[in-house]
Amino acid sequence: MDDDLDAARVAFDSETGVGTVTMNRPDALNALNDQLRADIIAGLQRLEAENEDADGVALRAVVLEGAGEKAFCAGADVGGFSEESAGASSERGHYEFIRNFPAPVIAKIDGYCLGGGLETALACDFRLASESSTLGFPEVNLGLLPGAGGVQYVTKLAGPAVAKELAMTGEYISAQRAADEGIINHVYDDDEFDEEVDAFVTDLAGQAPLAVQAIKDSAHMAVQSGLEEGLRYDNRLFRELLETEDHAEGAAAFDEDREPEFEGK
Ligand code: CO8
Repeated sequence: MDDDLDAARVAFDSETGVGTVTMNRPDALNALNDQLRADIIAGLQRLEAENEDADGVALRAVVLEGAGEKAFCAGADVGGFSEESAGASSERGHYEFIRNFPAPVIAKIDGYCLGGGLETALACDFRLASESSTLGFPEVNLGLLPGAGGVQYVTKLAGPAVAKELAMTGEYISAQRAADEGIINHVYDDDEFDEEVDAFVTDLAGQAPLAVQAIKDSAHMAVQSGLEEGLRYDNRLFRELLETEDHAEGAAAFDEDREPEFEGK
């Protein structure tokens, strides 16, 4: 499946189970306008539809990337600045959709990742960046704070000092500094970036999909709940996974000293 939406492209590789949503406004450094926000959701919905006729789980992982050479996403579209669009850009919309999406979503960051673009990446399960990428929260320069939870989420990942430094100074940091602070998962050399991301994503897509989904749910719960509630939740998920064919397949593959073939059942 290869689809063009107005402001995004969608592709699905049925061999690997990997979907790709490409934010496609390169002339505006993939800045988030209403259309792009809607198309990120529409693209993910199209990919999720791949599961409908599948025997098991067809969609195993999604890469979210930016078109063009320069940016993952340069934040909210400041060209269309209005109180209304500023409000809409901070609404939960595509951010929560990504957070609640059943398959893991990987932000492939190659270039600028700013403001609402960084918040979009923070909504993803993984952030992989090329070495020359640049991250930051320029909102303070507009007299604003990151409106979609940027300070909250960076505080959880890197602590309040780093979150305040980024959001109060508006200064941009390198991908390496962001990785050192725990904001992104991995930094790769620019000329090996595509191959490294492919390897990471293909590996992830080969894992037991129901377990991966449950782990995403569990991590989401850990951010929002107390430990007792989180432990009870994990225990329920664990018992459910014990009943899956994937668990039986994983155990059989271990016994037989072979690679498991998970189907998401
Ligand atoms: N919105 C709209 N267009 C943009 C944006 C943006 N956020 N960023 C870049 N562009 C456009 C430029 O206007 C330019 O267009 P054109 O070629 O027609 O002049 C094109 O993309 C290329 O950009 P530059 O020529 O500026 O490229 P440079 O390499 O010189 O600079 C930068 C790259 C440093 C990333 C620079 O473009 C920049 O500073 N961009 C703005 C970053 C920014 O402030 N983003 C907003 C963050 S705030 C946020 O996300 C949430 C706030 C919500 C309130 C905003 C209201 C909607």
